[in-house]
Order: sequence, then structure tokens, then C-alpha cells
Amino acid sequence: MQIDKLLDDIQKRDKRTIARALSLVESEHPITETLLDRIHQFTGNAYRIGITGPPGAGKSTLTNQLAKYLRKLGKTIAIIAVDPTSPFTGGALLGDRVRMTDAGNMEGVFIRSMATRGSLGGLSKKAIDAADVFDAAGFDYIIYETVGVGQSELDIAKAADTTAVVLVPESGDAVQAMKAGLMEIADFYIVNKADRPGSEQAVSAVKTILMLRAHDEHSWMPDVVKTVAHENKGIDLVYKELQRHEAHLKSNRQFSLRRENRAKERIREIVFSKIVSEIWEKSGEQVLATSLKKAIDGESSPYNIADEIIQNYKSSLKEVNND
Ligand SMILES: Nc1nc2c(ncn2[C@@H]2O[C@H](COP(=O)(O)OP(=O)(O)OP(=O)(O)O)[C@@H](O)[C@H]2O)c(=O)[nH]1
Ligand SMILES: [Mg+2]
Repeated sequence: MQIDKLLDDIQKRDKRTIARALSLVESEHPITETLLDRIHQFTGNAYRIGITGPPGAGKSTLTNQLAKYLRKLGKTIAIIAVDPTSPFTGGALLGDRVRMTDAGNMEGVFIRSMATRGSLGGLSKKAIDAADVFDAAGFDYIIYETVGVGQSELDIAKAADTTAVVLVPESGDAVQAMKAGLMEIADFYIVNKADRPGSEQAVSAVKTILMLRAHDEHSWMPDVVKTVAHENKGIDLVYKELQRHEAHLKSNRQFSLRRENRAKERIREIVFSKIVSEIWEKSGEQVLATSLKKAIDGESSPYNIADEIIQNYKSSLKEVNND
């Protein structure tokens, strides 16, 4: 594979090449690491937005409208939709979910869905890697759409510069969101489906929760924006709040701090996953082949066996060094 050509064409924002690079990332092709290495120097320019919230809140509809809004301002937008299709619901539950074909047909907008199905925790890593491809390709904005239910979805939201949490007027949504940890990651809130009754109460509920949080005059105070996404209402307010947050971040050290933390977290995750897969490959399966039965029979415990796997791995390292 011609990595230089790939790199070149990514930077030319060639759609087919980008799609190909994203497939490499998603399938964890061995060349991915080299690719990400090489594109890193061209990243850091895109502004990353996270749109998260409960299933069916209107995240895709909103993302679609926001992309069109940004496009009108002359911006280019890449969307990474983390697809909640799980082997359990098979998507049937979310029968009416919006496919973002609308904005997807526009020049300067690129949409990529990443499936949750069959991905064991590596999803946030893949989504972040995919964002790097878009970043290197020179997109102005990268939007992650995730369902705010699982840890890896929260991780993706944390990988954004600004994260908006989308709620709907139905009573209790704000409380549910708070329980799910969504309140901590939100830089601002969107109460979508404001055409339905109770939107004003929902806005007040979120504001009340926000007031309870510790804050001073210098800290960021998230706003709560009302939208009717399918009617394209309130998108200007979403954009305004995005800009207000970006300006806030950039007016002090928070912006670089956020990115520093993000880099740190990412490096930590890479180290974790590399170490885990190395130990597992060199020792895990081998030890399990002889010891798993002991755990099942009660002769040993999972902790014992885990220690055995690590010890076995360390011994194999010594053997290599002594050779
Ligand atoms: N009444 C009303 N319906 C809306 C609004 N925004 C979106 N919808 C509808 O809500 C349904 C779900 O919208 P989606 O955009 O797919 O929601 P989502 O949050 O992306 O859903 P998942 O990705 O499946 O979690 C669709 O039928 C939309 O047309 C709104 O402001 N008002
Ligand atoms: Mg969606």
C-alpha cells in the first residue's frame, strides 16, 4: 500500500481515499498505526463537537441541520455517527431514526457511521482515530454523534472540544441524564422537540440542576437552548452557544488544557490496549488452556489465574532477555 499517496489524497480531501482510510481504521488494519503516525502532524485544526443524548432525542436530525447551517457559512463538516445498532435491539427499537442523507449529499460534508455491533470497547479509540483522518483532511468541524448510554459513548463525548447534550421535554429526562453522567460532560444543553408540551419545564429543570453546581463568575455557565430540529428551528441558537463556548475556552488556558488532557488520555489508552493485547497474546490463551477449568471447578479463582497470566508473561520476557 502506497502510504505517501494515501496521505496526499487525504489532504486533498478526496472522498474515496478518506472512505478507504476510515475503513482501515475501522478494521484495525496493520497499516493504521503508520497512517495515524504520519497524519498526526496535520491534525489539530478541526474543531470537534460532540452531540450526545438519549436514544431518539433527535441527535441525527440536529446534526444534519447543524451541518447544513455550518455549510452555509462556508465551513466543511465531517460527521462521525456512532451507530447504536446493537445485537440486542437490532435497530428495530429505533425504527424511525433519521439517516443523515440530507447533509450527506452536500459537497463539503462527509458522514461516516461506525457500528457499535461487534466492537469490544475499542469504539471510542476508533472514532477518535477516524476524527484524526478528517482533521488531517482539513475539515473545519468534526461532529461526533453518540447515544449517551455507555461508557465508550461518554468517552467519545469527552474527546470533543464542545459537547452538547440533547434532551427532550418528556418529564424526567433531565434527571435521567444527570444519573447517566451526562450532566458533567455537557458544555451546553439542547432541549429538542420543543414543539411538544413541557419544553419550558424541561429547560427550567436543567437550569435548576445547573444552578446547584458550584460555579463562580469566571467559570463557564452552560446555557439551555430550545430547538425543533425537524423544522430547522433554533439551529442558529445552537451555533451561537457553540461559538460562545469556543470563545470561552480560547479566552483562557482551558482550550489547551482540554487538548492536553485529551492527548494524555489517548496515550494512556493506547498503552493500555497495547499491553493488554501483548500479554493476552503471549500468555493469556496459553495459561487459560490449562487453568480455566480450575476456576470453573473452584480450585482456583479468576484473580489467581490473572496473576498466573501476568507472571507467565514476565517469565517469557526474562527468557527472551536471557537468550
Ligand atoms: N416532534 C419532533 N420530532 C423530532 C424533532 N427532531 C427530531 N424529531 C423526530 O424524532 C425522531 C428521532 O430523530 P433522530 O434524529 O433519528 O434521533 P436520534 O437521537 O439521532 O436517534 P438515535 O440515533 O436512534 O438515538 C425522528 O422521527 C425525527 O423526525 C423535533 O424537534 N420535534
Ligand atoms: Mg441518530
